Amino acid sequence: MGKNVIEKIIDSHIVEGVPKKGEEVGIKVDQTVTQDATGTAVYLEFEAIGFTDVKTEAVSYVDHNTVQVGFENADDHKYLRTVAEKYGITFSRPGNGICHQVHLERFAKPGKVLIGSDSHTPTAGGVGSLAIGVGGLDVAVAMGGGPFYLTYPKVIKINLTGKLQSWVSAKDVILKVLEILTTKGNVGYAIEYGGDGVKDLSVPDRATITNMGAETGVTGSLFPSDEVTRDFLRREVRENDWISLEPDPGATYDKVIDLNLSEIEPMIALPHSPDNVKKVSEVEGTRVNQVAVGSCTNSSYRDLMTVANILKGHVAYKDLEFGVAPGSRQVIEMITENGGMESLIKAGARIMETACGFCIGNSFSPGSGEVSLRTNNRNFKGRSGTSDANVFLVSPETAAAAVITGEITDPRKLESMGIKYEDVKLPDRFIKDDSMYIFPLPKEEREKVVVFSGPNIQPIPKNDPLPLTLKGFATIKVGDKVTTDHIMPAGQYLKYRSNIPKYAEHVFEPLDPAFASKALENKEKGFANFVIAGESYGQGSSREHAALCPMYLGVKAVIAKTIERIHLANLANFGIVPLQFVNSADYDLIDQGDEIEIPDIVKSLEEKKDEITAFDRIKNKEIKLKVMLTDRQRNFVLVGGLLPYTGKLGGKV
Ligand code: MIC
Ligand code: SF4
Repeated sequence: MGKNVIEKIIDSHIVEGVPKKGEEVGIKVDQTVTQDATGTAVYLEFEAIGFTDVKTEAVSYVDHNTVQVGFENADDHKYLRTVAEKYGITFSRPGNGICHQVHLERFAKPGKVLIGSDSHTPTAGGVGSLAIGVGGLDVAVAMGGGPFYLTYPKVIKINLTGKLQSWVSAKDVILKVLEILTTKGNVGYAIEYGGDGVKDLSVPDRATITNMGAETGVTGSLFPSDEVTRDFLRREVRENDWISLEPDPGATYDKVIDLNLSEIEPMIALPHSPDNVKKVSEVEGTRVNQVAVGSCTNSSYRDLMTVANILKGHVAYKDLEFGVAPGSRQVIEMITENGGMESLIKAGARIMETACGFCIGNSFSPGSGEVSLRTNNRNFKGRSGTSDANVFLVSPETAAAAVITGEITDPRKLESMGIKYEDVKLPDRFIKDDSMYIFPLPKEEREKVVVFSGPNIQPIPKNDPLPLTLKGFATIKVGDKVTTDHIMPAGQYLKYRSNIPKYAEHVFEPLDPAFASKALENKEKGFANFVIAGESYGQGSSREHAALCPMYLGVKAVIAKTIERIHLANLANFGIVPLQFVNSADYDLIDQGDEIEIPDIVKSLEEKKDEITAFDRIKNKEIKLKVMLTDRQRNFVLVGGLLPYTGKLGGKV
């Protein structure tokens, strides 16, 4: 039987387990990526485990916390630089760009397994890399030489036919995919793009599509590696990294979705979820206060030149603020060389740093109740830094149209204003400028490096072994689609990523500002905290802080209707037991504040029971729960998580 591309890559990397859908396998990791907001924890964990050598091709980026209000971010950057120098990690200096964009330009390779402590790591799927967003501890262990464990995914083929019309681009394709797949119910799947339509999508287009595949909750998305990939790598002056990687004839898929590119119209995601998708034409006329172009989804040379070309000779609509954050230094240099920067500046763009910035809500927050049109990938309530803002997600073309008209406008209408659509061609050679990297030092020089630490950089707290019986309270009950931005907000608190006790003060703040103090009080009295949740709990980012900080506050178990992949792994990694209701209706039985008990939980986990019983002592009800742990995860959950477990092995994996 022929294999698809995803199966080919996984099968050639398996070091543990058998290639069977739905079963856990361990795979060898070729490349690892971290960014600063998750990276400090990764390297603190790497050191705490006792690893001394990096076994992957590892790159550490600084792109999230670049605002530097106070000393904290700058100290983190210094820690990251010195720790990279000590252990042989390539360091991408702040100012070099957003990790996913830069990685795509300089490092991502077809056929390789890449894991990154950021959920949009699958951007590299645009060149046919099996790129997976994971929790930081998984990256730390892989860097130390350990396998990465994943559930062997079922594969959805998205069969592309036709060709995109003018004014319609890759962002509209992925928004269409999100309309079909939504942000929930896709755990256990990966997406492979194929079909005739693939050949007309450039690598930056493909990367926009695989980037935002993260929003569906799949393990990863990729395109085959074909002549288009080769051509992109040639333009990036690294054609030698190319290999051909196509599905075998007769390859099979678990699901096939046909998508005719010719029929796709400009699409838009309405507040407050990336799957709240409509055609732009359906919401035309809505007044827009702010437009932000950038983020790892749409900040490439192609995207910024497209906006620049549309805006040539126009100035941003009065009262509308317009910001542009280029994806990398390479993009800045290239758009400057090709006149794009001039046209953006003349259009009144506020040119922002090449960093995540507005996307993670640490700058350029909209005014209260305002409408912001953005080319990024997430529009969860409050993520922009303004709790009552309405954020819409759009393509660069639709963003540019609104800059001119001041309202949501189908970009195809620009033709009637005399604006011609220009299909931006990639430059024959991208500028290859590696001067902002610090590449690994020779071993003897590494030994002399002293790793910097600052007052805001605190050791990673370790969990205690799981108590024999869990007894405590449903300290919080939340609804469906609760994201990690709700659990552990980023934005203004990002600077506490290296200081868990401080950051933990804000756990669940957008949903229940009293949670952290209640949870800590329960913990101090010896009670466990339970989180009760609806469907698709832990959507969104890979931030392990959404498990690590609740762990610090004494959360021992999450009981949900369903839990998303990366968050579930993070819970297990930090010794929090992930449980799902056997009967979803039992969710309604529990109220916030109820007394909950799970007797003999340790015994049940040791006996490898798949189902356990919890008791709601207030309602006097029994609730059946499914244990969402593999045998491997049970071993470390029992001792308080992967950190104490791997630490005991003294850095041997
Ligand atoms: C995000 O887009 O939410 C982030 C910020 O990039 C996160 C990582 C983090 O929280 O540091 C992600 O996507 O994993
Ligand atoms: Fe940065 Fe936004 Fe991309 Fe996350 S989604 S990596 S915050 S640009």
